[in-house]
Amino acid sequence: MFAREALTYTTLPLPDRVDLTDEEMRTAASEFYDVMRKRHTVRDYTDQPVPRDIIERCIKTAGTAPSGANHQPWHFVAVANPALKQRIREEAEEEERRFYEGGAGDEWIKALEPIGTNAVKEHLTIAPWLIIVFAQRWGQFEDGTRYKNYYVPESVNIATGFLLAALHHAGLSTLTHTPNPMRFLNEALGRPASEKPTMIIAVGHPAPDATVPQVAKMKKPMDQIATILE
Ligand code: IYR
Repeated sequence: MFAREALTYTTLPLPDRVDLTDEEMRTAASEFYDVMRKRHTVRDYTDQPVPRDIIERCIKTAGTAPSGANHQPWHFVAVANPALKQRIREEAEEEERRFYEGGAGDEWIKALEPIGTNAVKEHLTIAPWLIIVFAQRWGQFEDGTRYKNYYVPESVNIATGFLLAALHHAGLSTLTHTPNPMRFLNEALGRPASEKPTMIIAVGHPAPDATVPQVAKMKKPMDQIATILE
C-alpha cells in the first residue's frame, strides 16, 4: 500500500481538535459507557439481512485504529455468501469438535461451562455476515518487496475492538469466535500466507428468543480493573 517515496516525515496541524469543558467530558464519557455497557455477545441470530454498506461503514471505523508505525496491518473479509458461510461453519465445527472432545483440556472446558458454548456453531450460517479478521505479519511495497510490520497483535486487536464498538453502535449484535487453528480461512477466503486469521465475528440481529449467559452480566468492579495513583 505504501510507495517508498511517500514515507517521509511531514506534519499538519492537529485536525479535528476537541475542546470540551470538564462537565462536557464527564457527560460524554458517561454517555459512551451507557452505549457500550449495552453490548452483549449474542449467540442466537435471525437471518434478517444487513445491508453491505453498513458493514463497510463499520470496517471503515476499524481502519481508523492506531497501529505500529501506522502500517495498519489488518485485513477484514466480510462474507455474506451462503455457500462460503457453510464451508466456514463446517471447517470451524470440525476444529471445535476436536477442542470440546478433549483438545481443550479439563480446566478450559470447566471455565466455559457457565458460558454454555459447544461445538455447534449455527450462528456461522444464520447470521447474515461473518467478518474474518486477518493480521498481516508483513506487508509489501508497490514494487513487491516486503516490509516488516510492528506490534501486529496489538494493532489488530485494537482495530478489532473498534470494529466491535462500531457494529454495536450501528445497532448490530456480534459474536467473536476463534476456532483454533484457523489456517483453513486463508484457503477458503483466498488470503495470502503473510496473513494470519485472528477471529471470526458473526454479525446480525438477535433472534427473538436470544439469551445471554447470566455470568456475562457480571463485570468486574472498578477497584478490580483499575488502580488510580494521584
Ligand atoms: N473457540 C471455542 C471455545 C471458546 C473459548 C473461549 I476462551 C470462549 O470464551 C468461548 C468459546 C468456541 O468458540 O466455542
